[in-house]
Order: sequence, then C-alpha cells, then structure tokens
Amino acid sequence: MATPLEKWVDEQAKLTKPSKIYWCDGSEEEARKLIEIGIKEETINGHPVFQKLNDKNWPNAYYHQSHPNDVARTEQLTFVCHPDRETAGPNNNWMDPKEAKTKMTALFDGCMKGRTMYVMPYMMGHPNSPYAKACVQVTDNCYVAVSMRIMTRLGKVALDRIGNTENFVRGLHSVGDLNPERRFIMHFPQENLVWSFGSGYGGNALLGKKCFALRIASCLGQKEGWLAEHMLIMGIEDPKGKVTYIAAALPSACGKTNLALMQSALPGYKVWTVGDDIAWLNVGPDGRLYAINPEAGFFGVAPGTSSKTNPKMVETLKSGKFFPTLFTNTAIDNDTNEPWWEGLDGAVPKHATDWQGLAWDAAKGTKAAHANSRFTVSMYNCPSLSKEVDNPQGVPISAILFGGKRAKLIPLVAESLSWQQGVFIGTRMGSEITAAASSLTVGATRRDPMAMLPFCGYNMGDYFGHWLNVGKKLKHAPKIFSINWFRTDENGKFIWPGFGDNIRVMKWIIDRIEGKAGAKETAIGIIPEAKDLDLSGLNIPQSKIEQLFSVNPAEWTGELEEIEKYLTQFGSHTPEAIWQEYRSLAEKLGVTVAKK
Ligand code: GTP
Ligand code: SPV
Ligand code: MN
Repeated sequence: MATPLEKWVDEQAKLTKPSKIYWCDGSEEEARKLIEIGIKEETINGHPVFQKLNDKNWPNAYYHQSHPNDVARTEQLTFVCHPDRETAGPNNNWMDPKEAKTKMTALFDGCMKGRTMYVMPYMMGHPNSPYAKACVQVTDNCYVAVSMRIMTRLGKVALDRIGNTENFVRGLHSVGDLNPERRFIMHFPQENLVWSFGSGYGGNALLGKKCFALRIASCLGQKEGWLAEHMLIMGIEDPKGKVTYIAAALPSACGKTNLALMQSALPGYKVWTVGDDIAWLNVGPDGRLYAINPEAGFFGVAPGTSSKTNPKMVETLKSGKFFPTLFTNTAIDNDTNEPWWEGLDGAVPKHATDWQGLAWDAAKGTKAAHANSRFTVSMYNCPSLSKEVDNPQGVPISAILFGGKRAKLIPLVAESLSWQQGVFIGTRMGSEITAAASSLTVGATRRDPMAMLPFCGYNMGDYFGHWLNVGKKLKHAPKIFSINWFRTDENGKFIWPGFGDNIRVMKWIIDRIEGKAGAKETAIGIIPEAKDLDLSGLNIPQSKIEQLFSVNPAEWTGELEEIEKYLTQFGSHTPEAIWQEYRSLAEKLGVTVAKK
C-alpha cells in the first residue's frame, strides 16, 4: 500500500511527467552527486548550474548564476489563494483557488519532461521540537535541491515524522522555462500547499522559507495561537555570563543577518546566533514567549559582507565544514577563481566576471555583483551559533525589536510602554525598499508592518489583532522596542556607525529589561538620554547623537497621514486598540489627524 506521501508524489509526477524521480536522503554523498550533476549535466540559461570555486580560500564553495530576470523575489507574481479575497486582505494578491489551480495545472502539465524530479522530505524546525513541521517539496532543479539541504533538515528525519500520515506541508516547484510571463508563486493555506512555477530564486523556489515558514505558517499560527515572523533570534551574553534572548524584525536587506552574527564592539559582550531570518514564536507553559528558528542555514545578502562589517559571517563562509556553501549572482575574480562582491575585503579584482557572466569593466561604474546576490551556508558552520539553537522548546524572548531603513524620523531606539503600544509600533513601521524584491522602486519608503508586508498570508488587519491576542496569553511579555540604524545627516551619510556598534543599543535594551538603565519619556516612546548609552571608544559628537533622536512634528504629520491611510485599507479588520494607539501618538506629537 502506498503511503499518502508516495501517493502525492505519484500525482505530481503524473502531472509534470519527469523522466526520472529521485528521492533525496539529505546525505553529504548525495549533495556531492547533485553538485556533479550541476557541473556536468543540468544547465540554467545555457550555462552549468554549478561552478567550483577556489577550494583553498573558500572550501567546498560553488558558484551559481540564476537567469538575469530571476534574481529576487517577485511580489507582483505571488498570490495567496484563500477561498475569499477578504481573508487574503489588501496586503496580498489574491486569486480564487480553483482558478489558480486551473491556471497552474496548465503550466505544470508535462513541464518536467526529460528532467529529473527531486523529492525532498524536510523538517522546518528541529525534529525533536513540538513546534517543528514536516514538509515535502518536489523540484526539477539541482540548485534548489542542494540549497534545501543547506537551509532545512532534509531526509530521513522528515520521512520518519511523516510516516503513514497526511500531516505534511506540500510544495510543487518547477523552474519551467524561466519566462516571467509564466512565473507564479501560489499559496493555498487551506491545503498547506504551495505551487511555484518559473523561478529558481531563493524566496520563490526554496518553498520551506518564505512560502511555508512565513505565508502558510502565519495562517497556521493564527489558527493555533502562535506567531510566524520575519525575525532574527539572538542571545546576548553580558560580561557576567548572563544571556538575554532578543528577536528582531527588519524588512528584507535591512540588517537581520548582520545583527544576528554581530561581533560586539563592547568588551565583555558576546552575541550568540539562533536564527537570521525567521522565528516561530510560541507561548510557553510558563507564560513566556519562546522562539525557534525553523531553518538550518543562512541565505544572506553578499554585498557589504566583509571581515570589518561581519567577521563571523566571513568565517562561516570560509568554514567549509558542512557541504557545500553556495554563492549566487556574485561576481568571480578570474585571476583567483574566488567569489567577489562590492564591499568584500581586499583589492578590487583586476579581471572579474560579473553577475550576468560578462567581463566586468570597473570603469563603467556598473556593479560586479548583483545588489541582491546571496550566499547559502549551513548555520552549523557559524562560529557564533548558540548552543540553544537545537533546543526543542526554543529560547525565551525578553525583547522584540521592530526596525526598518529610515533616513529620517525614526530614532535610533525607542521603548514602548506596553505590549499594545509595542504592537502599534510594529504596525506603523515603514522602510525603504531594497533590492531583495524585483519590480519595486529601490529606495522608496513603503509601509512594512512587522517587516511582514510581503509575507503575511492573511488579512493584515486580522494579523494585528492576532498579535494583540497573543499578548493577552503572555504572563511575562517581552518588552517591545523600535530601532533604526539608518538615519542620515545633512550630507546623506549614516550618522550611526552600525554593525558591531549596534551592541551599544542592545546593552541599553538589556539594561532597560533589568530596570538598570536611565531613560526619558517622549512623544515617540521611551528613549535613552546621552548619558544612558554606552558610547565609550566612539568618536561621535554629542550633536550627532541628538540628531539620532530628534523629533520633528512637521515630518511626523506626513508620517501619521501615511500610517492612517495604510491602516484604513483594512477597514474593520484593524483593531480599535491600534487606532487608540494611533490617536494617542498624534495627540502626544500635537498633530491633528482625521481619524477620530
Ligand atoms: P534579508 O536576507 O533580505 O531578509 O536581509 P537582512 O535583513 O538579513 O539584511 P542583511 O543583514 O543582509 O543586511 C542588508 C544590508 O544592510 C547589507 O548590505 C548590510 O551591509 C547593510 N547593513 C546591515 N546592518 C547595518 C548597519 O548596522 N548599518 C548600516 N549602515 N548598514 C547595515
Ligand atoms: C528576503 O528577501 O527577505 C530574504 C531572501 O530573506 S528570500 O529568501 O528570497 O526571501
Ligand atoms: Mn528575509
């Protein structure tokens, strides 16, 4: 008798008609075989899927170039197919599930002819965790298969967990012909199912990540009483050895990976990495909020990564312990066969191939690496990996941070007075658009509540309500803070040094949790006075620090209008408690607003 899993795989094969079906076991031997196939057999856009890089300096590293039209998530081609539009909300593209199935069935019909279908059973979360979920994805691309081995726990552990049950999240993926006209990422939350066609790019193709661990999981969380969030998880060890766990939501390419692996600029403080992109948050039996990282690897932004900004990540990338490490759409230094990107240590290469496979001419001023070029690496290669990373219960969270990239307005750090006010801070976050999503104007500011705008799988108004409800179940709720590393001065330069110096902000946050740090209350929350921030060894004039916290009511008038417009979209789904906080903020700022 076939198991439900075997039956499902059989159905996918009947639809896509591959010439071969291969069940992945997740072993290193298999990964080596898949890399060989990617070097010698499979191609993408006419070139081999993988290319070996300099093994001496970058052990076990391989290069991959995706199609130049397929280098970032495509939010405009991403749909959430609830039975009705209202459940999806104005924050999602919506299609009727039947219509979506018909459309996608036509695309998938025979799309794997002459190719191999890789079957990947995998776990999101440690297999021993009660919060982990078993999944299966099929794909026709060996880059996706190798990436999934790095990013998830793939193989027997998942098969054992699924056994003879129906209880697994399903993902059907094909790169198709990479034609953007025929590219769709369709979510069916009612069936725990994702259909993705026409893209080989990370967030579109590694279905465990944004598609399942955020969009589908956010729907599961709403039903089951937990939160699936676009957050890093870190432990900060103080000089006495006490570790405080913090989760932080920042939009794509706004600093999660860097913060999660931060090398502390303050002596005595150490950062332990639990996760760099996604957190699943559950209320524990003791009434605290516990976080697990459902992933097993980092899919991080390459440009800007160096031993100055992120030494722990450079070490991770050069470790080579867990096989393999991938570089996607960076440049290659032709003289050394090493990966290269803008911001990496050392001299700019004399001869390089750019992210499109063309000879790079530095004089032309074009970028050698794509702004959204990425590395894929196992978290087990990371020297700052927390020893709690595989704790099935997760780690207890003492603070939640909401941030974004804002040149103006938003202070370096501000503390909320309550869970409700903290949730409002999350809902009113805005951020500059980055290169992590294609077809959007990079640099323009958009509302991005809780950094979840592209990832919340249901009506965002209801999501705000869900956050408020989770708060009611917490006996010891984390304190909520807003952060912003990206305020600029009159010359457009970042005022705050960022990176390792962000520990100074973290120290204030931890001291606030412990009731040790001074602060003052302002219209936009509780902020440190200059004396309350440890700026030892930093050379920033007092006036610059003040700039980081300055409040300009005229700027806030425009911001409040934006927030009101945004929250109004969700109609009665936006909780009254959020509007209360909105009015209270306007009142404190002395700004008159329309919403009564
Ligand atoms: P996703 O993987 O897309 O979700 O991105 P992320 O949030 O993990 O962002 P990441 O840490 O990769 O950083 C993105 C960009 O922001 C990189 O180019 C970094 O160099 C830059 N960055 C990160 N932290 C800081 C900081 O503290 N200050 C400044 N100025 N830039 C930063
Ligand atoms: C993001 O865009 O937030 C990422 C990369 O972390 S992706 O996996 O493509 O979503
Ligand atoms: Mn992300």
